[in-house]
Amino acid sequence: LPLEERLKRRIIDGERNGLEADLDEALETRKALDIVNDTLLDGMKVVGELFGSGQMQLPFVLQSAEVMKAAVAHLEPYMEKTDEAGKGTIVLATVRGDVHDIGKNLVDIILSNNGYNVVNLGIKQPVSAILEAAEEHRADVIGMSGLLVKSTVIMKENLEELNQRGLAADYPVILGGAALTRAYVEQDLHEIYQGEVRYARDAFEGLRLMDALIG
Ligand code: B1M
Repeated sequence: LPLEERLKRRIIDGERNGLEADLDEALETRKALDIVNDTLLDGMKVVGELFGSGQMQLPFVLQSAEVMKAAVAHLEPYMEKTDEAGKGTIVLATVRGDVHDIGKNLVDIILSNNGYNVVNLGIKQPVSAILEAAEEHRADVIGMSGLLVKSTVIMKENLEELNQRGLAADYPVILGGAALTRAYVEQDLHEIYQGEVRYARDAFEGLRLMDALIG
């Protein structure tokens, strides 16, 4: 198989052996982030489709996720970084009940590499933990990620909690994850949240939003 196809297959098949060598070869001609966005994420998309249609079982999805994580870890040192620092702080979390963190961790990398201070709380974070961290770190923005349809409801509850605690004006919120739609965030949630709430389709939109909200 050609290199690009081979890398994509590694994600789909969860095949780690030889991963680093293939990535190093790809790095000779392509940027690290392009490899992630244009090749590896394509592989994850196929995994999602196979799983969704019952053609792939959960343990294999987990293996694919692990290869994806290993690939991103290998590529991270090659990603471009700005010299800027201290542009602002975001508390980032996958919401309560949700374990998906590959996308959130990509957002962490992109924002950190572009001068933001990222407090990454991890997965399954209740709103109380998110708010505690936001206060402790004097966050400028709260970022929530979630991939389950259930998580879109939890995000709504979290925004309501911020309203109730009178914190909405203090914290603009960025939401991302595959189960969300732009309309749900920018219309439905926008209507209920008393602060700013924005939708990020991918990590780069997350970065643009940070620049717009803080800059
Ligand atoms: Co799960 N899973 N999964 N899974 N999984 C999905 C989400 C699903 C759509 C698969 C499917 O059915 N086709 C489906 C959800 C269905 C639904 O809710 N209606 C699903 C399911 C059902 C489940 C379980 C319930 C399965 C089960 O146990 N029976 C279970 C849930 C456990 C739980 O959360 N409580 C489960 C478990 C898992 C694994 C553990 C095996 C693994 C996750 C491993 C991990 O993350 N550490 C896994 C995986 C890998 C997937 C799919 C296949 C791939 C997700 C992924 O990593 N994509 C996924 C299929 C899909 O998404 N279509 C699926 C790559 C990643 C880079 O994309 O996270 O979307 P994503 O991030 C993007 C953007 O969304 C955005 O930026 C990124 C790109 O730049 N973004 C942000 C994300 N967060 C952002 C935050 C921002 C800004 C941008 O600012 C704050």
